[in-house]
Order: sequence, then structure tokens, then C-alpha cells
Amino acid sequence: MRKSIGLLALALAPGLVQAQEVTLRAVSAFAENTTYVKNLLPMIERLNAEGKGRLQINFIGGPKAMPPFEVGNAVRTGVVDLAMTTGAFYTNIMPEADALKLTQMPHPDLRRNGGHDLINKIWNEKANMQYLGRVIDFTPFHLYLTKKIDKPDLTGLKLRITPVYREFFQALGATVMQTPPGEVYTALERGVVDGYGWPINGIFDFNWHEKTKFRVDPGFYSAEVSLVMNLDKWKGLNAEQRGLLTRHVISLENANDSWKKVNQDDIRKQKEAGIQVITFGKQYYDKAYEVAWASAIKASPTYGPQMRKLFSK
Ligand code: 173
Repeated sequence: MRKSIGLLALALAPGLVQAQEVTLRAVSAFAENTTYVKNLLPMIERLNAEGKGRLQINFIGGPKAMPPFEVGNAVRTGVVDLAMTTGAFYTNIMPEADALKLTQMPHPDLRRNGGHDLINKIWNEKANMQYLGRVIDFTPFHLYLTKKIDKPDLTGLKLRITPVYREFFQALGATVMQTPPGEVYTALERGVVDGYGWPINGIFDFNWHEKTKFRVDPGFYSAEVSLVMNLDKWKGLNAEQRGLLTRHVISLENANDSWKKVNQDDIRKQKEAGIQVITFGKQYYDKAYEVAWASAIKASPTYGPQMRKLFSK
């Protein structure tokens, strides 16, 4: 009896019938052993448990599966459906991507003030991406060095960068060299660079503490790592599948407070590893924002000012 009612429903009301299970292929721009990926995988497990028969995420892997700077384009074109990456890694698609580092409030606040919607307007239009949510927040970037400096003058230093740090470090006189995270250790070991930019957390994931002598304080900007999705794939999900995905992403986003503890732990571990702190003043910090917003607005005269308004405190 039940079966025949089921078959009848199938025949008469295809719109009401549960959609086929959709599996999203996901990659990470950060390596699988990093805290970033370890923070993500439990969410994927929870979603997969709840989403049986409806929505699944198949985590393919990190930089071994796909070079970090190619991840954004792979999402844009649909080579993969979903990625954990950072805007600095896909400025080749649109300069606006790098401005996510300039947010001065946590992402839940941006969901309330229109910042999240603005991001999605831009991400939809320019990158064929749906911006799902932010999975790292409350985490500043720092400059790490192998040599001591006593004033905020980086003249004569060669630093490993991504677009995050480019304009700021150059404005302070540095020579810069862009590399993915996976090449930093060798660059330090060979003395190709005298330092690098990186968030306050994570240097132990790559063993860079072995080569790092100094950290410059204060930190600046807000390290952004987010989940982004191919827009066509997003539009192809039904309301229930979108709801499920959004709910799990937002619950991870709402747990971003946990990074505060990770960061405190890493500050302690850096100290234990003998990394000394060089401290500069407010001018150094303010310069970071001044240079970055000038660059963002120049690169995006339309969206730069709109982002600045909603991202700033
Ligand atoms: O330094 C980097 O590779 C970088 O840009 C970044 C961005 C967000 C989180 C971690 C690193």
C-alpha cells in the first residue's frame, strides 16, 4: 500500500518528489595537515551525515590535488564545485577578492549590515561564485623575519608575499616575492627570502618556526579563509539543499571564536620556540590599512568604496 502511494506520488507530482542526491566536489587551497582543514572536516562529516540522500560533500584534497592559486578559477569554471580558499589566492579573477582581509568586524556582523550581500553581488557578477561563509576570523596577519629590524623600514629585505601583503610591505621598502605556502620553507632554508607574511596562527603546520627568528607586532588586517561555490552549481540546488549547506556553513562561522584560543596557543608556542617579538606603533598598523584601501579602491573604483564602508568599524 505504502509503496503504491509512493509510486503514485512519483508519477503525479514530480515537483514534490525528493531530488536526487547531489555530491559537491570540494578542494582546499590549504594543505590537509593544517589547522584550517582540520577545522573544516568535522563540518563536512556532520553535513554528510545529515544530508544522506540529499546533499554530500566529497572532499578531494589540498594543494596536492590542485595548486592553491588555481583553486579560484576551478570554482569559477566548475572544475570543482566548492572550495575553501582565501581571496588573495584568486585576485587573478577579480581584484576585489583580496579586500576580504580588510573586514574589521566578524562575518556574522557583515551578514547583518549588508556586507555579506555586497560580497555576493560582486562574487556572483565577477567570479561566477556564491560566497557561502567565512571559516577563519579573529586572526591578524603578521610579518615574520629571519633578521632583526629596529624600525618599520623594510628596505633591503626580500619577503615572501601573497597579494595580502604586497602593497604594504612594498610601501615600507621591501622587495617581494610571491609564493604559495608550500614553497615558503625552502625559500627560508635557502635564504631566498628574509621573511614572510602569514597569520598569527599556523606557522607550526609548516615548520617555519625552525627558520623564524622574529615576529613583528602589531598584527594587521584579518586573515580570511572562506567557502566559495560555483554559482551554477549553487543555483542548481533546491531550497532544501541550499538550506542544509547554508546552515552547516553558518554554524561553523558562528564557531569562529575558537580561533582566538588557537591564536593564543600559537603565540605561546612561538615564544617557546624562541621567536622574539619586535613591536612597532600605531603608525605601522594604520599604514597597512591606508595602503590596502588605496590599492583596493584604485583596482575597483565601483566596489572598493562600497566595501570600505561596510567592512570598516
Ligand atoms: O600568506 C598567505 O598565503 C595568505 O595570503 C593567507 C591568507 C589567509 C590565510 C592564510 C594565509
